[in-house]
This record gives sequence, structure tokens and C-alpha cells, in this order.
Amino acid sequence: MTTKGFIFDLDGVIVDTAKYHYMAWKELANSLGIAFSEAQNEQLKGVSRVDSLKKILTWGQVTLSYQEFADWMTAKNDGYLSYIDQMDEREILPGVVDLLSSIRSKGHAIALGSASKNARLILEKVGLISFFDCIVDGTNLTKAKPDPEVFLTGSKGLGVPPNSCVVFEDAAAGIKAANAANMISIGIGKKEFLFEADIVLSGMDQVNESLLELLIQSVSKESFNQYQF
Ligand code: B16
Ligand code: MG
Repeated sequence: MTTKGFIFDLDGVIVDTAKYHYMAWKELANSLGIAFSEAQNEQLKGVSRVDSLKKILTWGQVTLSYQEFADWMTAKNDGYLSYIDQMDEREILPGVVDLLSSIRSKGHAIALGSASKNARLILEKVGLISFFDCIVDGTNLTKAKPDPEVFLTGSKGLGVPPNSCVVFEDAAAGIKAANAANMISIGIGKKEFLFEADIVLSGMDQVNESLLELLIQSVSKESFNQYQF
């Protein structure tokens, strides 16, 4: 049997840290006199910290010096970390532990593919770090999603070729990245945003044993897409 590589995004797939990013960005934006809505926060999903701050400043038409920009980046992360500090295994999204355990018990490989520089800390906090054979995060990436770098690096780290990898993602940019890497893309969330995914599920608890078997048996993205869902 060929070993498959299963690559997971973090925020929105394994844990819902989007709410903490939202609270920290909102505090920052409001301190700068910029209004910040949940809809705007949606647009920051999967986007790096530096690019997120640039977007907020553009929305608020605020210009900062280089030093001010760096200071606000630090302030945002300090605020975010104060929320992360409270996290434990209760914040793992439904279905995740069963899926990771099942993949592991079937002998397949598991990687993380996240834009977050805090990914390792979060996986440690929620007690999942030992499931991961390879962690690709914001500390070892040069190009952001939708560039496929994050997932191609994961595939290399696992020693599994891209067309034997499956990606779980909640951001449209992440689905584009998985498709560009020629991997099976599983969208977690709403079809209206994730229509480019090979299949869209409302949550990780929708990945049942028969779907997992199908993912394991599919020899490529093309062969998976021969099935009608
Ligand atoms: P940090 P993901 C992303 O995580 C978040 O969706 C995004 O909102 C955040 O700005 C980014 O990580 C960077 O996070 O500030 O912790 O480095 O979805 O790629 O797992
Ligand atoms: Mg995400």
C-alpha cells in the first residue's frame, strides 16, 4: 500500500483560533481609530500577520512609520498570545482527534501546513503535537498561500509525492495552494467560498471512515475526482 500524506491547515481546521485573531486585531484597529468587522476578519483567514496589518491599515487609510508598524505587529501578537495562553484540548474542533488517530493507525503520514508563526505553540497547548511527522508554519515559509510552497514543503518533509497528498483547508487561498500543488483539496466550511476544492465539508467531523478509505485508495487527484459527491 502506498503511504499517503495528510496535510492540515491549523486555524479553522484543527482549532478555531480565528476568534482570537479577531479580538486581537479589533483591539489594534480600534486603538488606531479604525473600525473592524467580523466580515473583514474573514478576509484575513490564512493571511500572514504582516499582510493582515497592511490590509487593516489600507481599510482605515492609516500610514505608519517602519518602527510603528513593527511595534503594532508586536502588540497584536502579544494580545493574541494572551488568548492562546488559555487554550487547551477542549478547543480542538469536532472530529479532529478521531481523524488523526485513524490516519495514524492506518500507517499514513501527517503534516501541518499553516501560515501561523504560533502553530507549534498552539499544537502543544491543545496536546496534538505528537501526531505530526512534519510541521510547516509561518516560521519556515517564504511565500504565502495561494502559493503552493507550504504544502510542497510538507510533502517533501513527509517524503510523500504531492499527488499522494491530501490537504484540509478552510481558506480559499489555501485551496488554491493545494490545487496548485496537485494535491486532493478538502474544503472545510462553505461551498460559496471554497468552490475550487475537490470536495467541501461543513466540518472535520464529516470526514467519515468511508471517505478516508476513498482518499487512501485514490492514486491521484484525478482519480479522486472521478467520484461524484
Ligand atoms: P500568526 P492558518 C493563519 O493560520 C490565520 O488564519 C491567519 O488569520 C493569521 O494571520 C496567520 O495564520 C498568521 O498567524 O500571527 O499566529 O503568525 O489558517 O494558516 O493556520
Ligand atoms: Mg485556516
